[in-house]
Amino acid sequence: MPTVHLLDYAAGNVRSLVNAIEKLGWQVEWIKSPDEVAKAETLILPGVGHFGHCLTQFAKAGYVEPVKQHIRSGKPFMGICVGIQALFEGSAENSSVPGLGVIKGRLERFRDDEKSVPHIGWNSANTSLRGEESVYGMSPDSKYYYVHSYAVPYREGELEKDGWTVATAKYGSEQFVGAVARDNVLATQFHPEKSGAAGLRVLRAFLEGKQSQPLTKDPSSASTKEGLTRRIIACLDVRANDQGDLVVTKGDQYDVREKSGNAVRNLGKPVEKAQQYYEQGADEVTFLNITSFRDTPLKDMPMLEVLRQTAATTFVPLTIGGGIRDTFDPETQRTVPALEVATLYFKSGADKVSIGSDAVTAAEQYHASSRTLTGKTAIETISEAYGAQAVVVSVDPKRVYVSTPDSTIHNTVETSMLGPKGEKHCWYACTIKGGRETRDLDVIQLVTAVEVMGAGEILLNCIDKDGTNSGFDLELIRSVKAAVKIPVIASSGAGNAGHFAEVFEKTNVDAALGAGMFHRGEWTVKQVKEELGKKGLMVRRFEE
Ligand code: 1PR
Repeated sequence: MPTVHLLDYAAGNVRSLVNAIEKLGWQVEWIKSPDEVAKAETLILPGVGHFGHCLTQFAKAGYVEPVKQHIRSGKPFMGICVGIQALFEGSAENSSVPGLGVIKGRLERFRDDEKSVPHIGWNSANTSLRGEESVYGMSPDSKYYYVHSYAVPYREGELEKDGWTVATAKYGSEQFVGAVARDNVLATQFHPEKSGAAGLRVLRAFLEGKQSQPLTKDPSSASTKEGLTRRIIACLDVRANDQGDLVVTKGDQYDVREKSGNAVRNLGKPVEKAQQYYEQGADEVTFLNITSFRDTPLKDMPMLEVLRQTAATTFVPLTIGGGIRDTFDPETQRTVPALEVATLYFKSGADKVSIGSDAVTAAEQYHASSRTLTGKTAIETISEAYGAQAVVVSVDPKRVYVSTPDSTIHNTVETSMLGPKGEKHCWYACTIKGGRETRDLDVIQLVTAVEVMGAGEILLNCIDKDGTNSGFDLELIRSVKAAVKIPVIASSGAGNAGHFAEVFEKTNVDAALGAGMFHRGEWTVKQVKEELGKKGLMVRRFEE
């Protein structure tokens, strides 16, 4: 097997990249010290998370000169995500830490007045080369997975005059650098290892040194437009059934037992289902371990195995939730910090972790202490170590009806779905332990707190809507979207493609998630995307 060298400098969670490289038939060797750089023929600089943190580690370890020397020597070099950012002169994310300065320019933060930040999802990489040539397999027909808050603004001709070929993408009104290539160097802001077949094509072209190839145009995708696509997520609630096997299940308002017989509803095997949704074109797959509050996740080896197997064949982002919190391990008699629990999941192939109950407790403490950050919560420690993009907060709210907004201290919405006594207002109470315990904290108090703590995304469930197939709770979604800048994923209630269209047309939500309708085989992800496409909503098509 040919070998590619990856630079090991505490660059965050890079398991997915290793999986993708191995899938392409290459083996990975790690460079663990600066003097080993010289032995690399093909070198990849990965990196996720914070520019300042990554570049400081990189410089401290003594990699700056050896890596610059590798680039100058003409040997193949690829930078991914923070790996492209490192090539520029610096970033507004931490202006006191310099980049390598191989490319002129600096990263700026995306403006968040008109859109969510971070920029998460599938966007273009359109190369500036006209004609029929594809640079490292990048195609204007394809979409690639991005997750970042900072980017190099694209100014036509500026990088090109230094010989760079630039692939651009557009987020809102901002056009930015999605990838650059020159001679032996390719660098992408997007994650090829998480971009399905389109991304693997780019990675393969780099590994095989095929800079320029004829562009194969797909006549069916003549309408691929610039910009971020509507993100569709398939969610698998996973738990052990009464026989002890891990199964995909699905509740009605969080009750996962069959009405007759009381057995745990079994809708299939987690790894098979995840693979199936990947092949249908799901933009992400989320696993929620829904009984984690009972079992310590450290004992949760079957879930780790599910992740490992899924990550080896599913090249879109994987999120895992359930039990991400400080945990007492009875075997070693010590408290294992949430960061360590999350690390176990990241090492098994997760790209993001989703935090539920622990986020509620942390938000309660934050408000009770006059909004003081401790730096010690699961959200803060994981976000600090792996970046905000790796931390999703999963919210399980429940409606509490009130007759007037001033009859509660909580943030209310005026609702068209009246309460049992005809109430016209409600607030959304946060719950913990899979909806079993309701807290005196409203969803707006929660999401605003976790945004400050460093969460990168909100997974917004709704217990009243879960499993009802009656559509998303648009009132809840609108109120949460108005309260935070980070992306929000709508969840709970999807029963058909029309519900996905509705949530994208009537709210400015960033992504939408479905579970039951996919598990029961009523709709495929592909069919949902086709319906969205017919309504003019841009989606990523699945590529073989
Ligand atoms: O609290 O950090 O241990 O995390 C536990 C996680 O497990 C939370 O994210 C919580 O949402 C989830 N969870 C716990 N119990 C249940 C349950 O169903 N009994 N599932 C549960 C939550 C909600 C969605 C569902 C959508 C879409 N499931 O993920 O998939 O509502 O469903 P639909 O499209 O069929 O309507 P912690």
